[in-house]
Amino acid sequence: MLSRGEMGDASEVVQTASQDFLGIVLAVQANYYWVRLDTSCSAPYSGQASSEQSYSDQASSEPKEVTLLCTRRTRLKKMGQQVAVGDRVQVEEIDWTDGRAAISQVLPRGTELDRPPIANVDQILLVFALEEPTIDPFQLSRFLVKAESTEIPVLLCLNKGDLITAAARQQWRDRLQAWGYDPVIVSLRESMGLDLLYSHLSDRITVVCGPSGVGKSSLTNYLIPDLAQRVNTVSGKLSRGRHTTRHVELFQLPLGGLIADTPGFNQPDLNCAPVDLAQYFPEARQRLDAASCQFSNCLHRDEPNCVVRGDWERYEYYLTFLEEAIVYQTAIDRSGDAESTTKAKNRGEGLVQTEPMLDRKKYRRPSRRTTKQDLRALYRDVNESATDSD
Ligand SMILES: Nc1nc2c(ncn2[C@@H]2O[C@H](COP(=O)(O)OP(=O)(O)O)[C@@H](O)[C@H]2O)c(=O)[nH]1
Ligand SMILES: [Mg+2]
Ligand SMILES: [Zn+2]
Repeated sequence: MLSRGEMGDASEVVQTASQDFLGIVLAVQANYYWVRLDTSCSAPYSGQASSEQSYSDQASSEPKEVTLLCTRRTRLKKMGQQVAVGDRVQVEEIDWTDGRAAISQVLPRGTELDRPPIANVDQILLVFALEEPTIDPFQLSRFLVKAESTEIPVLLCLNKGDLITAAARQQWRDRLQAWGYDPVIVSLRESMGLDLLYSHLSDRITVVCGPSGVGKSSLTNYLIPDLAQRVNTVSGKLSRGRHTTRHVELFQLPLGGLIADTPGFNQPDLNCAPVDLAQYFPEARQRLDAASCQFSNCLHRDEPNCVVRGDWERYEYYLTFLEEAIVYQTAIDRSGDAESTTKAKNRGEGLVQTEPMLDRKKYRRPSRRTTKQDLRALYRDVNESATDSD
């Protein structure tokens, strides 16, 4: 989980013509993209839709969200420009009757994850359970380090607060604060802490991750009341066949914000560069911000004048993860795979991929026949759900 890809050029300013619309990609299947238009873009089509057209009712009342089924312009394909869930895109050639359009431009990405493949994530919500399964500080640290290595802000949520005492909850809170985290402790069963959690999720893109059995799906079902309905429409189609394993979809939270659930991972790889590992422990990072080790490539083991080595609780975990990262790095160096090493170094983030990134080679184009059938079936569902919600 949580491998970070290459960064887009965020400094580039994209000019859009007045007839173009901006939106966000909520889901992807093969060559099709569901794009939700920005609400601020909803006004102009009041003059374009006739009374019998499917989106016409939106002109009169307050703006409703419009989701369009889009293809990608050939020009983007030729450029090798991928379109990922979470991408901000410009669409054109909008067919308001059929709810279709073409993506003409992908705006620069702020962040990009490979696993799950999703762009512009603002926050990683790491969910663990306090009991059932019993929280394991070592496994929790493994997930935290993996999440930190993306350099996307991490919010820690501890679920099943109902299964331990208030005193035990406070103990965990104190312990995690010493690690540098301020966990949101919740219980879905007893509706504890959910408003506070919600307040962290509005107006941003959050990806939920954590081991299986901790309540991630229960949480997303709680947060998105119409998820079951959505699953029967868009996701139901998307989750079929070969796309299942890498499928990711953004869901809209009723009060704003977008959230993506991911399958559980019980053992994320620690494949970061050994020299970067300390940065992924907030309590070590704090020490490095305050002072410097004598050696710039200090691994904080037995080097002289090290500011990281010390009696902090997770120092032992650091040493264990460091061994793992060194084994990984050594294997990469010995493999003679010059390309992957260079690639990792060039990204300057010390991350070596265990899985290929979402790249052009992996991009598979369905046959024309499949394409047309898929499009009709998918569009029928989108249309039905639009009708249902009116
Ligand atoms: N006691 C308790 N059980 C919960 C809570 N939230 C979820 N569960 C249970 O935990 C189990 C796993 O939940 P699920 O959402 O499938 O976890 P996921 O694998 O992380 O998606 C289910 O049996 C849920 O009913 C909670 O707040 N308290
Ligand atoms: Mg689940
Ligand atoms: Zn050091």
